[in-house]
Amino acid sequence: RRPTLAVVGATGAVGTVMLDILSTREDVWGEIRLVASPRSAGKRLTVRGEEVEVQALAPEVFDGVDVAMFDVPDEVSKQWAPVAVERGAVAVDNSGAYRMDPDVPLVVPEVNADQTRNRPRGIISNPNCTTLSMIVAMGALHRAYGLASLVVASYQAASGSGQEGIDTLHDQIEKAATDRTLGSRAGDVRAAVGEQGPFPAPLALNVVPWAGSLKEDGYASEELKVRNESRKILGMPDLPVAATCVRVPVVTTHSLVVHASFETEVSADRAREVLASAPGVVVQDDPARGEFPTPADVVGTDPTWVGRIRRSLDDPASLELFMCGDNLRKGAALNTAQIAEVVAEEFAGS
Ligand code: 11C
Repeated sequence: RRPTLAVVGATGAVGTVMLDILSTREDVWGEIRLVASPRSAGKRLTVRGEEVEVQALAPEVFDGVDVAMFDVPDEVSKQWAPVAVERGAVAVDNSGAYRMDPDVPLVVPEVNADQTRNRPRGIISNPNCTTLSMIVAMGALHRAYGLASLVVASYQAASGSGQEGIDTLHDQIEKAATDRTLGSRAGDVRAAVGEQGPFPAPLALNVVPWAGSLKEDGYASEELKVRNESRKILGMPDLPVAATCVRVPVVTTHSLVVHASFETEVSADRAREVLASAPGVVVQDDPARGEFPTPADVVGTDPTWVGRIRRSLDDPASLELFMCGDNLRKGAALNTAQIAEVVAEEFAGS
């Protein structure tokens, strides 16, 4: 039978992309129930070409639901994913609430789909969008060469901070647009753009070396997520990972610079072949023709795009790479949908 799906957080930035994804991927679902906060209840949204009324989050909305996706803040998932499980659903959670719980698998179908059934709490976690923007490519290279360590710098888009992040960036760009002297004196951009929204410094005409909240030893939560989640997904609890996360004035699509070291010598040509044949990865790497991925060209697409592939000049067992992934699609909604589809297969023939 076709399983029933609930989309919790259907009206948010990720939820909106989720409805588009559910409307365009092969349809494996029976009923699709849309759920959001009581504030959004009663709204009508289109999914699979049909209008569906949004229901307020309450225990009863999970009755008869087989798979419940959560695209909501950590505290909402923490409270409501167990309620969905109690009512009989498998919860696929896109928040950070359960990712590091040893009884909750953290799944990227191209890398560790086999973990999906290993879910003693009935919950499966979806990784953070920055981890997701590189891990499919890194998983493919790990299978080829054996990963030894990662050094990562992110260039993260405003939409990682949700609709508020997108609105803040557009407002700031508008305010900065008319003064062509801006950016020539310390503090002039800060004075011109006004509200900083969710960011700790102006984002228009700037880069901001911060994402998330302050953790021990000066690390940002996002940097620890990249480290801990990469280790868990790859099944390498001791993998050395150094991450620095930076926000850039891009609306959607995270980019990463990766220095990856391996157990064996590498070649840039073979790495290109490995990546080009990996599901979910596209190689765009011809700098002589100006060809490499950029967020402006990648946004709205599903794969991880990789370019600037070079063997390290000082280490024949290391690669330098640049990659981009749409943080709302593969970085959030798409990966959640892919996990849910793997679970949906369990209902085939039932
Ligand atoms: C950002 N990656 O770009 C974050 C947003 O752990 O799911 C997603 C936070 C998370 O700000």
